[in-house]
Amino acid sequence: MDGITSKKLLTLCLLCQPPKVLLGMKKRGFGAGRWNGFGGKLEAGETLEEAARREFMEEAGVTVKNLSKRGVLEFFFEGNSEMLEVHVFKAMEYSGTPVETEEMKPQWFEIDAVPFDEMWQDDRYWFPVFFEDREFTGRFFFDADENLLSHEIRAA
Ligand code: 6OG
Repeated sequence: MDGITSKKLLTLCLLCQPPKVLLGMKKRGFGAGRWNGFGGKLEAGETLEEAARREFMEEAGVTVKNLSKRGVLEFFFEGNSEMLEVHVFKAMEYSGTPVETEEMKPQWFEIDAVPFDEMWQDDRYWFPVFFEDREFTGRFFFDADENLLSHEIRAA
């Protein structure tokens, strides 16, 4: 954590339709080649929830409603002075049909069969807490090659 000089605020939203959850294969940019929820950086003047809804529309063509805030994740990367603060939301209601965009290829997964081997390594630790509907905070430390070195999670 030494040497952190800036923080980037991001959103991440999981659309849940038990027994399924919608994930997207990230096609470009940070995290490309991994399944994840939908989200991204805050734009000027936006609330976290507004950003989460906008990103969901941009990345999957879907309007999500009644978001609930579930957790906050902090990510640190060795050799990088900027940390990421990711605000995690859950959506249960939506309108529209998920479509592939330039950024993401959406697909429904059984919650019991989420493909953790093709995801960020932190996900296997906090997804189970998320799906137990417990609120959480987590800190994850990665090396410069995006391998997880250590983590801590607190759940309500
Ligand atoms: P853009 O840079 O494309 O937004 N994100 C992460 N998600 C998980 N599950 N694990 C991580 O471990 C992550 N780091 C970032 C936040 C990036 C999107 O990826 C999420 C955003 O939803 C390091 O705008």
